[in-house]
Amino acid sequence: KNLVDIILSNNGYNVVNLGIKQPVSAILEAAAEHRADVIGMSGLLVKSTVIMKENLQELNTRGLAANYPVILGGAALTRAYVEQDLHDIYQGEVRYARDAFEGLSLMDALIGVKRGVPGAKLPELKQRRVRTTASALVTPEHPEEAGRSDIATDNRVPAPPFWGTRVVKGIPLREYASWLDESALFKGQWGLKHTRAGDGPSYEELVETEGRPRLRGLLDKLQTDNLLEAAVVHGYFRAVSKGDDLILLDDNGSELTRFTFPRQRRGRRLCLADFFRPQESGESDVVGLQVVTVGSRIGEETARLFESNSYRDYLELHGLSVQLAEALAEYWHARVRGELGIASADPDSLDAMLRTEYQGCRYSLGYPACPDLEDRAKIAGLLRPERIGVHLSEEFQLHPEQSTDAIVVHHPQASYFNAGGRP
Ligand code: B12
Repeated sequence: KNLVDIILSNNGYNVVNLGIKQPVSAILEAAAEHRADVIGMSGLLVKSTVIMKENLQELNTRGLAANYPVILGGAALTRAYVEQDLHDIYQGEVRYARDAFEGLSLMDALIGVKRGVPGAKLPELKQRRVRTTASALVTPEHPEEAGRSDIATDNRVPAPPFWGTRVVKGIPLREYASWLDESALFKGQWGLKHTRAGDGPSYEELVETEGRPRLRGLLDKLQTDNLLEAAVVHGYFRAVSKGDDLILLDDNGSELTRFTFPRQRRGRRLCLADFFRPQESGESDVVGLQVVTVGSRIGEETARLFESNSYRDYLELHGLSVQLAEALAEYWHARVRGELGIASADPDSLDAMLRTEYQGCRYSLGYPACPDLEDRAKIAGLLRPERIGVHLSEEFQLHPEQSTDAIVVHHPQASYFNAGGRP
């Protein structure tokens, strides 16, 4: 969202950036006060898609839809959701922006139309491809086939080095910086890309001339200015599965907490619970939980850069900070594999590591195998991440932002999958 602010402001628009978690009344007050031409909203988490819908309905109710065209963006949205589902509901214009640049061209079109510029018009709405009736997520045709997946239940259960939780603070940058996903940083965050065929430097050249030198400079700055406070809280818990549930147990076998995961309704019928010994086997399994953070100082520094209009520095540092949080999580997962004695299957190259070609899998809540963000409260309840300065908000977001949690699974067949449930 800050990037959208930067791009629009640099192109002559006056952006009133209200920040996060604004109720619709505050958005509408600001829109009236500043006589806004357009309202934009951004949603990173799936929950915000519901709020956006309610906000649009509120604009309808207040009779304001004709006054305010709306542009929506963010990772949680899809073009079809905005341009069909929300468009059907909203009595004004609503469009999806994949990135800040599409946001800019939409602004130009909306303002052109408003001012009656000859030839100005909004882009056509994107039509959703017609779905075949046999979607991967519909109820099984033969309910009698319903049941567990074919995931093995006779795999070896490793012994953890301890039971319960541990806190590790002050992890040096050099330990996890090597786990940085450069491609996610350069392409996803910094937007390095080859301009056009045969014109300008290639992506690889840009990485050599711009990406890596700037990365090295920033990593040095992070060290010198002492901006990182990498910390982890992790734990090993006894666990069993029962149907779609993963049950965590204390030393006496009493239930500590229980996760209920979605199961694929067709095909392999995978469910995260299947990677753990079933309760009826009489055996118990082990599950890892972790919360990692690179701390709050870096967020203070990026906020300072944004406030002082140092946009390029802001974008680069913010992008690097979020990828470092991801690198720390990946590094810690590797440590856990080592502690469980299953690291011998680890591949040699970082690329293969990032393709998760190792034994086991790190599932972050909110991702398709375990989409329920409310389950984050169960992890926080057991790990108590306040001990490393991390707090879970009412929206089930960890603060500081550069933090991530995970359920760590050791099963050799564990990998990412989509359990459906979402459009
Ligand atoms: C990097 C990343 C992280 C980083 C940083 C997150 C951050 N705050 O930026 C880290 C590792 C910290 C992280 C953590 C988590 N993440 Co994450 N993450 C991503 C990832 C891979 C990229 C996001 C990103 O930085 N994109 C780059 C920026 C520049 O793009 P952007 O934010 O989308 O914004 C652009 C456009 O969308 C558009 N835009 C956005 N808004 C608007 C508004 C207007 C008006 C306009 C015009 C345009 C516009 O313009 C922007 C600039 O071009 C996405 C997946 C994806 N590919 O998007 C998942 C994703 C956002 N994460 C997800 C999840 C689940 C999480 C966690 C909850 C996981 C966990 N259990 O720990 C946590 C939550 C963090 C917390 N503090 O609690 C889910 C969210 C879905 C959901 N269930 O709600 C996603 C979508 C992955 C997925 N496919 O499921 N994550």
